[in-house]
Amino acid sequence: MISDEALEQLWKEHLHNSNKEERKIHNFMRSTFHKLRIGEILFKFFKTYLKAFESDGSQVVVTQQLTSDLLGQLIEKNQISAIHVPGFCPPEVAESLSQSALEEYTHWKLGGVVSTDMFYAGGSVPKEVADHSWPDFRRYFGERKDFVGKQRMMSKGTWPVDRLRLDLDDTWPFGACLGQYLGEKLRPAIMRIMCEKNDLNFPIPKHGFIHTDDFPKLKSAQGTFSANIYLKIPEEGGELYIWGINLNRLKGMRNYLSAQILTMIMTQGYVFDSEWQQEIFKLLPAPHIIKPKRGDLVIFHSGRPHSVAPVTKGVRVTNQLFIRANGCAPLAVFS
Ligand SMILES: O=C(O)CCC(=O)C(=O)O
Ligand SMILES: [Fe+2]
Repeated sequence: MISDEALEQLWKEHLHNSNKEERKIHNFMRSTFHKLRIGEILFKFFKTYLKAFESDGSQVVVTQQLTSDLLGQLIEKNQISAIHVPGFCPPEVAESLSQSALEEYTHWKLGGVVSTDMFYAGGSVPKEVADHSWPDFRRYFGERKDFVGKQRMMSKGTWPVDRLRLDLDDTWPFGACLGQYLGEKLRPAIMRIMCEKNDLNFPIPKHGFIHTDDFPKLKSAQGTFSANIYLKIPEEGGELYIWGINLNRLKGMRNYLSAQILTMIMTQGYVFDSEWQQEIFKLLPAPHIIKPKRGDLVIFHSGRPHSVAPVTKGVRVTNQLFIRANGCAPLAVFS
């Protein structure tokens, strides 16, 4: 258990770290671009010139187990859109974990402010939320161990997140480990819930909110991948959409400009806006639509545009984790 003094010290280091000069400049540029609506103005100005993206031909591969070859195609070569492993988690474990998720859950606001259609359960505060407020930061590091302990207990020692971490360690040439921040271990996964109710006061597009969690220009063995283990499947909705595009492979001025503007729109507050979602949708090729079953695992590059269709009946529960790839370093797992 981390002491209160150690937690306060960590928060001070975090504030110091976030205030470093290069980060300040980056944040200042981002917020100024957003305030002046630069992305929106460029988008409208170049609207007729923008070019819809073609698929890069990458497919969703369904497999019984993770292999070095498949991870190489996903992480190193960016040749596949997603790896889908059916039945990764036994049904009784999925059932027990999803029951525990429904005991307590909190509305997820991006950075603590922007409403989303998701909830996080059992006190598994997302790192990006924790980064913005002391109470959430304290909860993240203060409750990390208890959360993991409870997840393992509910899984009777076979938490699918642990199995995934071991499989990645066994199959990726440079291994896998738990991510760290300022010398402190991070939490390996979050528990997420989507249901019919949410705090949004506008309709959600039928494909959900298209977004990226990483820069959409994919590089070799670099970037943040997202892994989801599906613990409870809703009766209606909740399909995962992934667009097989790689903005790094495009050639020519028109493509370049379209890629820059799409990136700007997808990474600045336009994601939770129905009208912008239609504009983004029009620029993308046909998506892969994955309808996961209970216990399935799906891993994809979070820089590829993706979305989750709104849940219109029932509840959807997942264990979600990010996997950071950085060349020859071990994969780092965190949430
Ligand atoms: O819940 C899912 O299927 C994917 C959600 C998502 O946006 C992500 O994992 O990055
Ligand atoms: Fe995402």
